[in-house]
Order: sequence, then structure tokens, then C-alpha cells
Amino acid sequence: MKKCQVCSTPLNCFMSFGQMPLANGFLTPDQFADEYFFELSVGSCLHCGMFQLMEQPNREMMFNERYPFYSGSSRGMAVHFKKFAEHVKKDYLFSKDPFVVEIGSNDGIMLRHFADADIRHLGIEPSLNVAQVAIDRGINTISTFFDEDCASEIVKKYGQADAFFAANVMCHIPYLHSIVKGMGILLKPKGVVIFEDPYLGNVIENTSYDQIYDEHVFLFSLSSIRYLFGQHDMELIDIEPQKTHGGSMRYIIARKGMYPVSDRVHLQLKKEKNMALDKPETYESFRKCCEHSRDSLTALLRDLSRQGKRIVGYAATSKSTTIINYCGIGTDLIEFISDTTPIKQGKFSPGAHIPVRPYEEFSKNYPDYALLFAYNHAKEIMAKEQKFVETGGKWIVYVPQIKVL
Ligand code: DWN
Ligand code: SAH
Ligand code: ZN
Repeated sequence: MKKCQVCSTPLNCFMSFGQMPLANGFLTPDQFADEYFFELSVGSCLHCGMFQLMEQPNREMMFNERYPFYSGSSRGMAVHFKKFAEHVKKDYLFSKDPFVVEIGSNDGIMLRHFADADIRHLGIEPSLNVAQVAIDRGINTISTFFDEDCASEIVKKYGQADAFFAANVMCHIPYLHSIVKGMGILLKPKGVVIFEDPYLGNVIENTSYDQIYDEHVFLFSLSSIRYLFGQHDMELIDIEPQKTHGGSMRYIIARKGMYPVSDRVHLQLKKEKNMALDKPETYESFRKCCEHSRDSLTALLRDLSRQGKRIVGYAATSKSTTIINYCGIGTDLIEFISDTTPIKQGKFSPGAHIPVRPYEEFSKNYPDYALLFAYNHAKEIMAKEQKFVETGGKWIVYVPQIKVL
């Protein structure tokens, strides 16, 4: 049995989603025969409250010069990061000539607000194609994987940082202790780490099992984060729950004793006790909810398909790879997936090989039903797709429940 990456307790492996391809492994027909698969099975650590994959493909297979997720693909997220940057500038940057570092800075969706304000900044982004977008926009970025050695190099060149950000990145990195040691090296004595990731409590509550895929090696709880940073003389001082990505948590961390710990932290820890995130029964019931969600979704799609309805997938998200392959959805049920990202268009979805087509094909010839793979952007998408609904089109969503809207 594999051990927890945070506290080394043997993991409670409670479910497998079966053989899975890379969530962002969009491919061409000549690559079908050699497609990579691994077993997507998950376990929980009943000691520190960490939820994790039993096995993760190596990092270069996922994050390289062909990484197809560009953060700027959602307007809603651009607004989110603008507000996030304003909040940091107002509440966390006190020194005269501040310096901020972000890992997983992608196309610069967050750091652009620091670059535009002439604040010293550095992005660390291993996926070269997305990093290049930021570099071309004048955002100071290096294309490498962050770890403790990288932190020492940064300090030599730029000095220590006032703030360190990571949005939807920490949960991608299995070697967390090296990352946290790196933060310790990088941060000024009063510096802060601010990071956010999908929250385990929301995933369990909403059965949003599509947050589980190769890149997401962890789903964090407060208790696991406290445990992790506590081992490195740092502490969780505050949290700010977020609506992004179906329910996320923003964590604010500092060196131990530097700032008071907010009541919000204690309250949320109590809530986690009530959610029983440390009990095996919680994960047993989550497994059953996932199976029920899968069976209801496939029954609905099969029924519509038998009635001769046209169904199209909306947004070729990473998350959809888990849904599509775990539910066994193929071209018999979904005609194609519409997506706005040029490098996904013309390719096929990982595993099930459903064609990914430009957005224009959706709007030119509306289907009867659109299966919303980007339910996390539902507000943004439904607002711009009123015509689809006016012409009789219906949405299918599956989080938190299967619904036709
Ligand atoms: O953690 C991660 C998060 C931050 O982003 C990464 N591991 C990968 C990625 O996850 P995702 O692919 O599930 O992200 P999104 O933002 O839910 O989906 C983005 C995809 O949706 C892009 O391919 C663009 C597409 N999209 C679209 O076709 N029409 C998105 C919107 C808003 C639209 O209107
Ligand atoms: N922060 C952005 C991007 C999230 S996707 C957003 O919230 O939209 C995750 C990003 O983390 C990818 O761009 C990936 O290349 C990057 N990443 C993965 N491992 C990393 C590591 N060890 N150090 C820095 N970035 C990493
Ligand atoms: Zn643990």
C-alpha cells in the first residue's frame, strides 16, 4: 500500500476509476495506438486528512511545451485573478520595493496585474508554450519546475519575496515537502504564501469526482495543509473560500508566530470534523455517490440518444476526461466536443477519441442537448449562450446532481 506524501501514514485506497489517459492528452489518429494509460485509483490519509492519487504519471508527460490549458480561456477567471491581485496589493504588500513570485503562472493571467503596476515579479512555469504567452507580454517568467533548489537560485538573483502565489498548482505537485522548503527559503521573515486549490470538502459534498485526474495528485483539506506546513515551521493564518472551479479554498500561510491565526481557520477545522474527512465511511459513501452519478448520467445520455437527439459536449476540459472515460461515453452518445482553444481543435479527446471541434460548429448548428463539461464556468457560458436555449437547446449538467436545464 502506498503512503501519504505528507505524513507517511499508509493510505486508505478506496476506489479506482479504471484505466485513464492523460487528462490533457488530446491527440491525432496516428497517436491512438500508442496512447498512454494508467490506473486512476485514489486513497485518503485518515491521519492528516489528505486525499491523493495512488499513482501519478511523471511530470514531463503532463507539463511540457504542448500543455493545452491556457488560463486565459475563461473571462470569469481573468476577472477572478484581477480581483485576487488587487486584494494582494492592498492587503499584503507592505515593503518599499516589493517582489512577488508565482508558480504555475501559465499565460500570466495573475502576474500581468503586477507587471502592469511595475511591481517586481517572477513567474515559474514549466509548460513552455503557455509560459511563452506571458513572456511575449513582458511578464518576467522562467520555464522550469519549482522546487527548493529553484528557490535558492531565485533568492541569489532577486533576493527574498514578499508574497508567493500558487493558484491551482500545489495540488499538481507530489513533492510537496520540497515546495514548502522552497517557500521557506524564498520568503522574507514577514512574507506570505497565498495559494488556492479545489477543496476536498466541496468535492465530497458535490460528488464532483471530475476534479480527480492525473494532474490533480491531491485534494486538500485544511487539516492536511496545517499538518504539511506545521512540519516546516510555518502556519495557516487565514482562509478565504472561493467559488472558482466548483468550490476552492484559498490558504494564507506565514512563518510560525508572525501573524495571529484567524477564527475562520478554527471554524473551518470544526466543520471538517463534522464532515468526517478523517473517517473511512465518508470515502465509502463518496464512492457510492460517484457510481450513482455515473449510472444516472449514462442512463440519461443513452435514453436521449435512443430518441434520436443530437448531443454535443461543451468545453474539452481536463475534468471531462475522467467523466468521459469513467462513464464510458463515446461517439455513440456525443457527436463532438466544442472548444475555444485552437490547439485542442481538430484533435480527439483522450481515451474515448471524441472529435474536438471549433466553437463555431456548435453555434452554426445547435444540437438538441449540450453536455456542459465546464460547469465551473456555467454563469459565464450560459450568459453568452442564450440563443442556444431560445432555439430550444437544453443543457445537461452533472454537478452537484444530474439535471437537464
Ligand atoms: O487545475 C487546472 C485548472 C486550473 O485548469 C488544470 N489542471 C487544468 C485546467 O482544468 P480544466 O481544463 O478543467 O479547466 P476549465 O477552465 O474548466 O476549462 C477550460 C476549457 O474550457 C478550455 O479548453 C476552454 C474551454 N472553454 C470553452 O470552450 N468555452 C471555456 C469556456 C469558459 C468557454 O466559454
Ligand atoms: N495558475 C493557473 C494555471 C493552473 S494549471 C490557473 O489557475 O489558471 C497548473 C499549472 O501548473 C500548469 O501551467 C503547469 O505547467 C504548472 N506546474 C506544474 N508543476 C509545476 C511546478 N512544479 N512548478 C511550477 N509550475 C508547475
Ligand atoms: Zn497523511
